[in-house]
Amino acid sequence: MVKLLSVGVLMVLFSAPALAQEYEDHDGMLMDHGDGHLMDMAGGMVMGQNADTLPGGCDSISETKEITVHAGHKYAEKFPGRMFAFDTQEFNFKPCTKLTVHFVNEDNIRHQWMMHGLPKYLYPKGMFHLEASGPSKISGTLILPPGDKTYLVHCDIAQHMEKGMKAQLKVGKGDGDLPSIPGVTAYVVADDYKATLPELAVKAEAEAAVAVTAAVASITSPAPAKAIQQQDSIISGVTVIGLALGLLAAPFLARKFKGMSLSEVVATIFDLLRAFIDLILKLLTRLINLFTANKNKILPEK
Ligand SMILES: [Cu+2]
Repeated sequence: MVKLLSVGVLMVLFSAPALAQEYEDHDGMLMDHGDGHLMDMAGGMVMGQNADTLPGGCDSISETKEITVHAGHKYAEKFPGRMFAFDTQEFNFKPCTKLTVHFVNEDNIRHQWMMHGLPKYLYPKGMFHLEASGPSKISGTLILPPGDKTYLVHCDIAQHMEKGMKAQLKVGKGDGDLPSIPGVTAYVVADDYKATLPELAVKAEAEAAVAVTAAVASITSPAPAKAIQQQDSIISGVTVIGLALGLLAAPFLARKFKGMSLSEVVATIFDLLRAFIDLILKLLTRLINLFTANKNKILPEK
């Protein structure tokens, strides 16, 4: 009997941690770093906390609202191809609402509820941001600005938004819909399961042709802001021209190389290449001089 009892006591003792609350509650552990920035040692963070300063254009707080948002892999299951999601994809509030968000992360990784586009004089970098590491809960409060506007809410951890953790918050009527909100708006980059491989190959070829045309066009484009891009384009343009010339010259070269030893052939090829590169460099220098000269003339003369 004593044995049975002690086994029972031991079982209760060992199972206690497992029965304990599954989610860590950060709200009681946060340290205020000032400027609406609160943090704790367990990976919980609030940025842009503002419970008492009215945004410009708000005469008073119109409503006080409280929401709980869950985040995790399991909320993405209903969205094919997505990995992470919030349990709510669209929020709507009256302008000047005082909003408290309780953010519950249900995954064993870090997630955020990050809102963008807020007035920067009130919210650092225009953001209100809740962050929770591992299964945990964190809460923060902000006062929404006046006016009809749609705000982006997402998780900023690399690839989490692209994989589905994206929502929109409309103040008033909002000002449109954001793309790629799971279940709300169409994906910007949608997978196409219909196309067959040959079709994709044709599509890729067409795209490559367009890219080459653009590259050639950018060689002659004098836009100075595109200087770096232009350099890349020149290289790819020259490569394409070189390949074309090489193909055209192949029969001629074959005749020229007849009866030569391998080393002679290699030496001749290098000679021809050097001459060709010299020519291209000279042309480029002339081209650049032409542009600089033109620009000097465009400048007002006094
Ligand atoms: Cu995330």
